Amino acid sequence: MNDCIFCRILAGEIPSKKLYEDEQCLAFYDIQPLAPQHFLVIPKAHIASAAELGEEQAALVGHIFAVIAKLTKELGFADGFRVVTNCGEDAGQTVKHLHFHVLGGKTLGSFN
Ligand code: DGP
Repeated sequence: MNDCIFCRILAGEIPSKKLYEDEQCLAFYDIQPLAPQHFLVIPKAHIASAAELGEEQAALVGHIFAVIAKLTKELGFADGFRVVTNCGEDAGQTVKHLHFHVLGGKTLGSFN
């Protein structure tokens, strides 16, 4: 998986501004922020997208959302944030390693 940018971040081959790491996931700031607060949370396991998820990843996804709740509280924007995962090229997914965008720090407009 060394052609996967996020696997290379996990391996320490590409630098990132890390927020949190444990045995299951890594959180780091997005290189192209779309909001005053914009970080990504990725599983350490290479999963291409949300379309690959099954019941066997239920605990992992729950854990990632618990990490998101913890980090938004610590960073002071738990009162308003958005979690987005783009799945597939039609949805604008550019990195084929499951990732959850966490956006906040401003009033977020509606989207479609
Ligand atoms: P998506 O379009 O949903 O696949 O979003 C991929 C995001 O990943 C995009 O917002 C930019 C971010 N990104 C891509 N390469 C890097 C990188 O090398 N470092 C960091 N921190 N973020 C990256």
